[in-house]
Amino acid sequence: METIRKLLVRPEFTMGLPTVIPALRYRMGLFVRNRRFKRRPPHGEFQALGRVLTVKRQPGGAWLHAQQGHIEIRFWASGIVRLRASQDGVAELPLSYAVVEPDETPAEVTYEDTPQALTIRTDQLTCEVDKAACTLVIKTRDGRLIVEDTTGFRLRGEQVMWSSRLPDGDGCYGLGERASGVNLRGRRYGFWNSDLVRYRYGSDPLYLSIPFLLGLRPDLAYGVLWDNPSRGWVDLGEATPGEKTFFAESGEACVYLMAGHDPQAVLSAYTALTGHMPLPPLWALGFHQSRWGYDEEATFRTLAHQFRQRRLPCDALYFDIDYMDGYRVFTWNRERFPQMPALLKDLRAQGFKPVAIIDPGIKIDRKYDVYLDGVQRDVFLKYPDGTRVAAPVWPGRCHFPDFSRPHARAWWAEQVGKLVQAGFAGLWNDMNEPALINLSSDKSLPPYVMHEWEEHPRSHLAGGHNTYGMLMARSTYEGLRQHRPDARPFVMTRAAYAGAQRYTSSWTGDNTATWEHLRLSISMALNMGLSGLPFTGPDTGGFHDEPSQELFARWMQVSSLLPYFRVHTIAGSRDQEPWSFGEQVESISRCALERRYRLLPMLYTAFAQNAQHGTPIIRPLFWLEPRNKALYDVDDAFMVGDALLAAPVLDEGATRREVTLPAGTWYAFESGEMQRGGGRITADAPLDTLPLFARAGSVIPLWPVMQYVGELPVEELLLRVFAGTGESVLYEDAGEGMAYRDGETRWSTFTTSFRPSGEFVIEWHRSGAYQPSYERVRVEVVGISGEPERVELDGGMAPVWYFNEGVVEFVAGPFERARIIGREALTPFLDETRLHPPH
Ligand code: MIG
Repeated sequence: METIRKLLVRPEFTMGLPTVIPALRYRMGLFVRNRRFKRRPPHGEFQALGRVLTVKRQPGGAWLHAQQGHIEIRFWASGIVRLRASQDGVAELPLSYAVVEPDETPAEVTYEDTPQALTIRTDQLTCEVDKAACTLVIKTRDGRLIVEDTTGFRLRGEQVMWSSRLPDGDGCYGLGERASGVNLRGRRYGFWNSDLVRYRYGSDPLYLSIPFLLGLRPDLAYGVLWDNPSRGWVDLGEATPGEKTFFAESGEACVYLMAGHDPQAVLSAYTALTGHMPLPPLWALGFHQSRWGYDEEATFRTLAHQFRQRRLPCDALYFDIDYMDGYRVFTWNRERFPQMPALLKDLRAQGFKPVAIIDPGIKIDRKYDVYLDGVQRDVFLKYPDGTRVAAPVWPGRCHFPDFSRPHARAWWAEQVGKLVQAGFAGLWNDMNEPALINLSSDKSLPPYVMHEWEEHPRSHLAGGHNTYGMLMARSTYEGLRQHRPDARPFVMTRAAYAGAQRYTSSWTGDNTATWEHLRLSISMALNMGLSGLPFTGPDTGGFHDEPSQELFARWMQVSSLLPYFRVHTIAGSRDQEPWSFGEQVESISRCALERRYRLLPMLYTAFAQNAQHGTPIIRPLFWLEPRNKALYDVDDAFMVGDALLAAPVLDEGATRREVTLPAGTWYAFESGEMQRGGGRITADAPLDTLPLFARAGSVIPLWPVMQYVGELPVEELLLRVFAGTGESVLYEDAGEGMAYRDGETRWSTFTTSFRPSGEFVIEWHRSGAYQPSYERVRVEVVGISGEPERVELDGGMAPVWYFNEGVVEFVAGPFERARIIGREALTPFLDETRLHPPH
């Protein structure tokens, strides 16, 4: 009887006929939606828009009615234009989870309308429509090409496609998480968040896609946000070299275009549209230790003890799914964690911030309060016939919250309170593509599942799927804000969509312990930064399989300079803590960890720059020289913030490597050895060495090594100054709490320059209310060729200074101007300044 009753409530027996068959096939694992993104939609069936019949001027643009469809052109701002194309006339702007800024005040435009063409101009851009074909050309005001339609927009039923030229040599970046080198040109990439088992180079799509493309050529950087969350793809010259095509299976085409002289201008525009990452708590920039399989209280106590005793800096410990009671989200196992709050309190007392995993699947279980409450409050996703979606994940059959309902987000945020009260500091959102454990081809929900989409229902295919991870992260973020209003939320997610930077960081999913994946860690993090979601990093050491000692050591070096630094691995693999690979690797790991913690003020400044301008935290080398095509494909080295260039070893057995240095003068960060840029050099890199360079003219702020953020108040700030002409910034605030939003911040600008009279001057300008804890500043000026005559501070003599092997060192209070005086000591620079006056 019970079995029959159960059978009867299964959705396939209660839903309407049209959905029964796919639902059954799906449950049996036969729902073969294996629509490989390789498959090309039949070209012939797509209809171009045809001749433009009427033009209606509108604020900021125009509305064009063509034979087969409609286009709306709207200058959202004078440097950003939005295009919308659809069959049945352009209705209300569809709700977008990506774009945060309303489009209420479009730019001032002028028109030129002839029978052949319509031209709309702002003071930055022009858009020209060829009326015979309804195709567009968009340029900067000075004539640099941003977009030139080939076939332009084409429609077929629910589907839309948009093709334009991809000029020879344009570099292509962004698109979220791609298992590829940094330059994405030449391939097709899917938009469908997917839990791929054992991805590798070329696997696509992965967990997190962002339909934002950054294009680069020497005279222009441009951005294309394809703001359509449905299943689709972008082809960057694979099908037709020289052409790029965006495709979506459903919904209207809605594209935002922006351009500028360099990638920074594009990222600024893109993050103005889609929002900025709020500052994370400073501890989140520290080291995180995780593994699947830390499954009882004693393990965490031992881990904590080991880190502190071995003096290996660490800020966060992770609780993977084993902490839960039978994989029930928002619970914990009372046998293995009899005193969870007490445990978490003890860990916190030792400086560890506990982070818990949460999954979206809520176990169907009549004894589970979260399930009962969710059913009662009606928060779960449904099939078109109104029955709740049920599908298998870790706990067995589950329901899934519909995070596109405000009501369900509030419910989730309320649940988050349980983990906050237990003492967790951050939340890790997994399986939110969403991923299932069944035999269906893409292990996700059926395309016809309905999402409420803030009262404008959309199917899973048309948007529910690709925004699911982002909205889960949003709900989690809101929960943390609500339950711990004085703390900055730390949220991590596996899946996301454009704009998710407003709520969350991410990681690159289940990678593998291979050298290939070590390399991918860099290109993937770079492209995430160019997609507006910069706070990311890999499972250091690899998730699948086990790294060799050498691979683990190299990976610690690489990750120590990536935005997010965590070790993680799969259940059942060998131990993967920094001490698990013998003494040598432990000391290499310590060195990487200590460098990370010393660099925190510099890294944090990069986060603050991102929070303000969308500047990525790590950047491809072309960031420095967007005109230098030789840098367009470089992804074995990267910039960290404005000043550091990391060139880690990525090959097994290698103890040296070639490094492409952008133009200018560089210094080896530790030894201070000077290097000419603008070409390749060979750097020595035995296993304990990570080649790291600093730009001449930069001031790098460093903290003393600490075992965790906040261990001790910082008593001394070290400024490592690399002789040369330049400007550097430093951002400081309390590193936690919300006071930074009310102006409790301090920005410092350091300007360094040579005076022909024979001095090197460091000027320090500070602004803002925040007062850091230190009163002492130690300055190391690297690259001084001989003993100076004297060192002056704010007009007086420096009390004490030393000169040793090319470094002038002195201790001071926060000063305004320091001068190193002595023609002899500065000869090489003075010559240089005369030859190449700084601009
Ligand atoms: O189906 O929670 O990517 O980091 O350790 C696997 C267990 C579920 C996938 C995540 C991984 C995590 C694992 N999870």
